[in-house]
Parts: sequence; structure tokens; C-alpha cells
Amino acid sequence: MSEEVINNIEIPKNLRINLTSIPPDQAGVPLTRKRSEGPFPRVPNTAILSICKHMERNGYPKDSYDYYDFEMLYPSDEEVREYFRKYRPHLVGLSVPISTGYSHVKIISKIIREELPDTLIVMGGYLAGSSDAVIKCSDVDMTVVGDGEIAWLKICDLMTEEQIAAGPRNILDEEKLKKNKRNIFL
Ligand code: B12
Repeated sequence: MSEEVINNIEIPKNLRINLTSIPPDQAGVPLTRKRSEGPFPRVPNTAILSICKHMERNGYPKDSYDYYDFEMLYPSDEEVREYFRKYRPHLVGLSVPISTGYSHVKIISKIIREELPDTLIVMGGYLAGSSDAVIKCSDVDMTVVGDGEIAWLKICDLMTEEQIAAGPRNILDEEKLKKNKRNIFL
């Protein structure tokens, strides 16, 4: 069991975290042109860049997470399924900067849940203003409202080797959450 120890937090070597950008377009409506064909350079999802930087600052190595730029790539449902089937993240963070991304959240979270029943799916961004609807009507497990860097890091820190073995979604167990000293609710 070789683990890196940085700032008293043991980061499992096999930890796989995914961050996915969700676009504002309605799911099922094809794009009129590729994102790369637009007249202006495209800025990647700033929230994900900021969250990744925060993880990096706190000792998470680059090979512990992957940024899936769904917004840029605009893959088909089958390609999304293939990506998650191959990468098999323990923790997924969907970033929805514009609330109209809801239809994509429903579809993508369903695909992830079908492929990875034990994976914890978290959602952040402006759509978190409608957290009740998201939690009730999609396969998202948990939402983060407001700035996400600190909350996200706390969720990542919960992904210990034991937690991964027990199933990352097990942290949703109320009793375990109460016992957990690193409270994720800010
Ligand atoms: C910069 C910006 C843009 C840039 C985006 C650059 C980029 N690619 O990221 C550009 C100019 C491209 C843009 C375009 C648009 N934008 Co804009 N934009 C903003 C602005 C001014 C700042 C957003 C930002 O980058 N913040 C800095 C980052 C670091 O923080 P953040 O995005 O807030 O994310 C934090 C949290 O939300 C959370 N979080 C986010 N994702 C996740 C994921 C996880 C897992 C977790 C845990 C947390 C988390 O943590 C993050 C870090 O603290 C906001 C207004 C504002 N002041 O917030 C409007 C805003 C987001 N935009 C808005 C809109 C409507 C649009 C457009 C639809 C406009 C249009 N008609 O074309 C387009 C859509 C473009 C697109 N493809 O998504 C609205 C969204 C309204 C809503 N409630 O849905 C906002 C709120 C402005 C407004 N008040 O109307 N935008």
C-alpha cells in the first residue's frame, strides 16, 4: 500500500477523479459547427481550471484527476459511456456554469451511474441554485452551492484507500458522515 503523504493527507495512488464541463446547449440538439470552428478562441471552463489548481496546490498529483472537456468535444452518448467505462473514476465532478446545462446533467449522470454504480457524482456551478430538482430528478448524488474549491477538496480528501474499497458512494451514509471529522458541508 504505497501512498503519498502530503500535508497529512494520504492520497491513494490509484485514486481517479474526473471533472467534466457541461455546456449550456440543450442535449440532443446538434451543434451548427464544431466549437473549434468559432470566430474567437475558446476559454476552457474556468471553474474546473480553478478547482484543478486548488487540488494541485494541496498535493493532488496530475495523474490523480482528469478533465473531460465535454463542452469542447461535444461527444455522443456512446462516446461518453466509453470514456467513463475506460477511466472508471471514483469521484466525478460535473461543472455546470450555466443552468441550461440541466438536460446534459440528466443524461451524463445516468450514463455514469449505469457504468459505475459506486462512483460518487457531485455537481457544482450555477445550476446548483436548483439543487433540489437536480438531486430528485438526476443521478447526481450531491451538489456544491457557491464557490467550490474548498468543498471539492474536502470531498476529494474523503476518498481514502478504505473508502474506495468500501465504495466511494458509501460516504452518503448519514452515520458515517456524522463520524467523519472532515465535515464537507460549509
Ligand atoms: C467569465 C464568464 C463567462 C465566460 C466563460 C469563460 C469560461 N469558459 O469559463 C464567457 C464570456 C465565455 C461566458 C459566456 C456565457 N455566459 Co457567462 N459568465 C462569466 C462570469 C462573469 C464569471 C464566471 C467565472 O468564470 N467565474 C470564476 C470561476 C472560477 O468561478 P465560477 O464559474 O463561479 O465557478 C465556481 C462555482 O460555481 C463552483 N463550481 C463550478 N463548477 C463546479 C464543479 C464542481 C464539481 C464543484 C464542486 C464546484 C463547481 O466552484 C467554482 C470555483 O469557485 C459569470 C458571472 C459571475 N460573476 O459569476 C457569468 C455567467 C456565469 N454567465 C452567464 C451566461 C448566461 C453566459 C452565456 C449563456 C451568455 C450568452 N448568452 O452567450 C454564455 C455561455 C457560455 C458557455 N459556453 O457556457 C450567466 C449564467 C446564468 C445562470 N444562472 O445560468 C452568469 C452567471 C452571468 C449572469 N449573471 O447572467 N461567461
